[in-house]
Amino acid sequence: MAVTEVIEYDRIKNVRQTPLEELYTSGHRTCQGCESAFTMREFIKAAGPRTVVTGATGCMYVANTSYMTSPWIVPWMHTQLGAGGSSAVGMSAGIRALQRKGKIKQEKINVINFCGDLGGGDMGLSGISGALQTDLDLLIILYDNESAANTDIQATGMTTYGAQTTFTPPGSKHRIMQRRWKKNVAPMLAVGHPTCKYVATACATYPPLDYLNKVRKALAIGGPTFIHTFDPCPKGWDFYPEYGHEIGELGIKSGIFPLYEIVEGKVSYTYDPRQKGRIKVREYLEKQGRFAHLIDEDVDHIQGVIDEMWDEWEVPGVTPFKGNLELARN
Ligand SMILES: Cc1ncc(C[n+]2csc(CCOP(=O)(O)OP(=O)(O)O)c2C)c(N)n1
Ligand code: SF4
Ligand SMILES: [Mg+2]
Repeated sequence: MAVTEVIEYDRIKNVRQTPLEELYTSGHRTCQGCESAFTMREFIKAAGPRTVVTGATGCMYVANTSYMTSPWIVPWMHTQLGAGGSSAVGMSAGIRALQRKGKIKQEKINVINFCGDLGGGDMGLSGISGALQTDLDLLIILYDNESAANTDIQATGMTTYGAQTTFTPPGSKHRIMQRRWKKNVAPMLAVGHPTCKYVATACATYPPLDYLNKVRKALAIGGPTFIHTFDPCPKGWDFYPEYGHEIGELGIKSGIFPLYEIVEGKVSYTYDPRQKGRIKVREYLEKQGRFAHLIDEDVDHIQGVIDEMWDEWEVPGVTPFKGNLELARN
């Protein structure tokens, strides 16, 4: 459906061009140094006031709306843990219907859903898949703090291999209880959903402005779009709150969380650690208490998997297949 007014988003070229207006303000109850709260603050800064937000259950719902308060200045709705995608579909379709009937002005209204790694990457994956198969204008932001943080740090499908969580405590019998490698959600959604116009991964703080501009790009492209963010969590990852930005930066520089955009089947790296010099993952792991039980052999294993991803995958971070697939001969 044609919209009469389209918001033109300018690329933010330097920090001085960052909008000063705060649409996610003080008054929330997230932990000190919570990077997911920063992810919220930044996406709404980039999107601006003509935006409605839906948020699935998780820290970013519970800690943001305790005791009938809210830091959101824009209209905001809570939805069930696995319903991020479907809530965005309902909201976007509703706005479209109201505009078609002339009940509200025809203008670009951003619909943004945020959901956590458990809510979006595990429980709500089917709803997101459905949302990405529509022609609706919506953006889904999966904020990934690598645990079910709100219910006291349980492992999810997106928790890093080896991490201690309340579901995966290291013990004398098994040092490593979290033996799954992180589920690679963004490429799965990009490859399987040709209707999805834009897929990106991001870290709210590193490289500076990268995330703000990815949000703007997704909203400008319109249609169903998806961004997966990397959010250090002081409580769950066990580090002092002041180190959140640094840990995010080390994660990106070590290549454990690749940063890229996928538009019309083309992958572009927005931070390529191969060109900039990939640091050892040990520098990232050793700053977090959740990896304190790892021994050298474990760190070497994690390093080996990351090396393979960057050196041997067909498209590093996206497709692990080497060369063309061949039919298996039975
Ligand atoms: C259907 C359902 N099952 C379980 C819960 C309990 N619950 C609330 S928040 C949460 C964790 C969500 O984890 P994630 O999506 O990663 O968000 P985070 O808390 O880490 O921000 C759980 C299990 C729930 N609200 N609904
Ligand atoms: S537990 Fe982690 S994600 Fe949740 S509010 Fe605290 S720092 Fe943020
Ligand atoms: Mg989580």
